[in-house]
Amino acid sequence: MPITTEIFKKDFEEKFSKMYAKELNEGSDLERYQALGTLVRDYATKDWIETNNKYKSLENKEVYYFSMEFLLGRLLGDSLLNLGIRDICKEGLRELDIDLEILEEIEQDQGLGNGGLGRLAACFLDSMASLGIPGHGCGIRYKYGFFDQKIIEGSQVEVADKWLQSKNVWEIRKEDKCEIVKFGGIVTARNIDGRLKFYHDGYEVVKAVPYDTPVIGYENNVVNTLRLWSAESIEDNFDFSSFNRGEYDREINNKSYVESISYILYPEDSFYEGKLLRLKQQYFFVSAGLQSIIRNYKKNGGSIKKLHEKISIHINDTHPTLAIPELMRILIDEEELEWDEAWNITKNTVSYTNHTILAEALEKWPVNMVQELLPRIYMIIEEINKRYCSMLWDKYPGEWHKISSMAIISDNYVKMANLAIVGSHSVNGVAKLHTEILKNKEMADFYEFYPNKFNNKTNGITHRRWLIRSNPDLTALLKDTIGDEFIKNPMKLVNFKEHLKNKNVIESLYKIKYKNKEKLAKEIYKEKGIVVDPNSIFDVHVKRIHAYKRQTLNCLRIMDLYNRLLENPNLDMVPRTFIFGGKAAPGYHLAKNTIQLINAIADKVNNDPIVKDKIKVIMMDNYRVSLAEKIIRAADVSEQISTTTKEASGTSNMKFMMNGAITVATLDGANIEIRDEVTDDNIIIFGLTSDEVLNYYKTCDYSSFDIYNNDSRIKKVLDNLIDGKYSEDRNKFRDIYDSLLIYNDEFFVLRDFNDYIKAQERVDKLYRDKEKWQRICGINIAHSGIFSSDRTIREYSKEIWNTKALYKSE
Ligand code: 26Q
Repeated sequence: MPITTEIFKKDFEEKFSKMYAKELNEGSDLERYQALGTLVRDYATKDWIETNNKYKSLENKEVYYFSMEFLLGRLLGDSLLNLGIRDICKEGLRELDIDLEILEEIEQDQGLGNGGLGRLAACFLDSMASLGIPGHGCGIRYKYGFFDQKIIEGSQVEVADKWLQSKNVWEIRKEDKCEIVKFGGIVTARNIDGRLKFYHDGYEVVKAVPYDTPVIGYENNVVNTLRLWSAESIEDNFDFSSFNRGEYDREINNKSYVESISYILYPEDSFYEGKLLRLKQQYFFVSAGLQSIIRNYKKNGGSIKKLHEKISIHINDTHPTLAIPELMRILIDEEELEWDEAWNITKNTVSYTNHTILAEALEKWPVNMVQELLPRIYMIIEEINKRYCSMLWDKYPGEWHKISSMAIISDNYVKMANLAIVGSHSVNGVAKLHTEILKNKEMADFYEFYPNKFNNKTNGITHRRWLIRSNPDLTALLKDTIGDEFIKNPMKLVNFKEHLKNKNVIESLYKIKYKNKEKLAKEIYKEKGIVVDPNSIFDVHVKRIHAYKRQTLNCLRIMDLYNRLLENPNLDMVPRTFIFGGKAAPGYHLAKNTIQLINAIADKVNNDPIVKDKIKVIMMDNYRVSLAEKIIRAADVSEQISTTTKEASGTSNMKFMMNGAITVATLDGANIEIRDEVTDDNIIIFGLTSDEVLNYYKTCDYSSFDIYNNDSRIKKVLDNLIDGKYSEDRNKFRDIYDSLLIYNDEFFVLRDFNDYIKAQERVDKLYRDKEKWQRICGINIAHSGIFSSDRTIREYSKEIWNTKALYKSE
């Protein structure tokens, strides 16, 4: 029965009184949010069960997206949208004197991810469900998500993200679907009737408990599942005798030791450290996930020899690569298949996406660590490596250097990317340039050996969250002009182009942006106590803080602009508000120092009466999905200024363009494809090309010191880092200064500086022509459809997974 306002009101009141045994008006907003969330989840359960029933027939191949991170953000708004009941609920609540938006704001972000890779996983789940593709997520239910960032006296302070402190209404604990994961112990091989069998003894047992969250498709009755695993100790293991002897600590410690596996999300996103706990986490969820998939598959009558025809396992970067040896273990030790058959099934089941070329992010685990923690898995990796190296030897006899660099085990390390390439049938990069660099540089030897495995899948974002839900006014304008076809088929957004001749549409675009900027200005005032003017250009740089993303380049140009304003307070310029947001990895000194620099500049500039109406600098605390939604829709300028070749794709670049911001960008990652879509007239490109960067690496003839000495403007801003202008402590920004000068500016900040300034001058000039500016914004919106993750997921589905939608869609 379709839900009406009346039915909703009745359901909601009932749900509330059942949950809290009191009247609605006696409850808190948190309680009302939780009752609403629970009700909305209930509304999805019938479809959830029915979708699962369809999958039981095994008619449809299913894909499992294995990821250490799922950065979902809030779920209430998107669930209401996808169920098609947002307006009804809003109206029903209004009649009960409750504001839906207030309840939506109560929800804590589900922040189980670091950044791009985790958010991509979340966008993919939404697209799979919305396209009716049988696709599920598999990951870890971290007790503490990505830390909350507080800015205290200009510095980042990390605070635990206790997101489970108030109940998570979206998840269901599935006690009956637990799995056992084994660590440590010893493995012995015995010959049983001519077959080598492996016995694993003396291991430690961890109970993996799944928590399922429904992933609701857009108005299509499909509900897929995100299954996150939590580590618990087995109660039977609880040694009551020691407890009775008063040895509480030992037992409790053992319990928390086991449970610590799913305690924390590692907050590093680009720097690898061989931490044992991280390896445990990886094996823990991969093993639990695979066991439950295969158990379920067999229960539904699936034949193990046809596993690869019915199931795809996709690994999100190398973090879940142990899926390869774990699947081999299950097929050989438990299902008793022969090696070759097991290998064939495994390779054809698994596919792998690479998200970075930064060498320091590549995972490799010390051999003895893997051997001790996962003895049987190590044996399997060794055997994979032995067979593979003998193939390499056949093809490249005598080429020791090549073979050792391609080997899975070498220099006493297990190299996860190498294992992922060898043990999968597909390896993809996340934007054209990135894939080309993988093929021709980073993974060139592998590309030569396996040319058919490599392919590109340019990233995307779900337009349901990043446009329809987060920018309702722009969505309304689009519906008024081009109808609502773009919701199901975002490529239809191109139809918006022809409306850009209409002055009223241009005016509406302007007003919508202005309103979004006003809302953000309010938020900034609330959070930071700083007044910003919505008439100024909102120039936004939000993403993880990292040297390669070059927040420092942005800082230096603001410092330069400030210098010019001090020289000439009447400088003719459109006022600008520079908005930053992003977290630094807790151990990444330079990134934390960059946050201090941004805050120091903000402090100086915002309090200087000479320039205060011209420029403002804001560092928003605790950048996260829900804040991103508010910032991105209010942006005029999108800063995508990474050192060319370093940003694999970027995805916020797509979110900004879809919300009508103009991109200032290097020709890096997906910026290139955005440029190709909108043409050079509608994006502002600057900086070194990839060939130029690669050439510098080859010739080693870059000298930041020469630039510094020959350019007085650059010299001045760099000197400002250490001359007391931004801190009485002249050494405060010394490390940034040194990275740019003494360590020869690894990311070519100085090389791109002048070109960047020119790019920003173009922005200033362009913004004065309000009509032209808005038309360009409109063109960006019109061309953003291709960056919907629906397009990306269709490509994965067709070219990698070979999955079919449950129904036909356009
Ligand atoms: C690995 C080992 C140990 C600890 C941490 C890690 C780790 C964790 C997260 C390494 C990397 C990540 C995340 C990487 C990431 O987010 N990459 C981004 O992926 C996006 C989606 O494809 C791209 O758009 C970005 O360009 C890329 O930086």
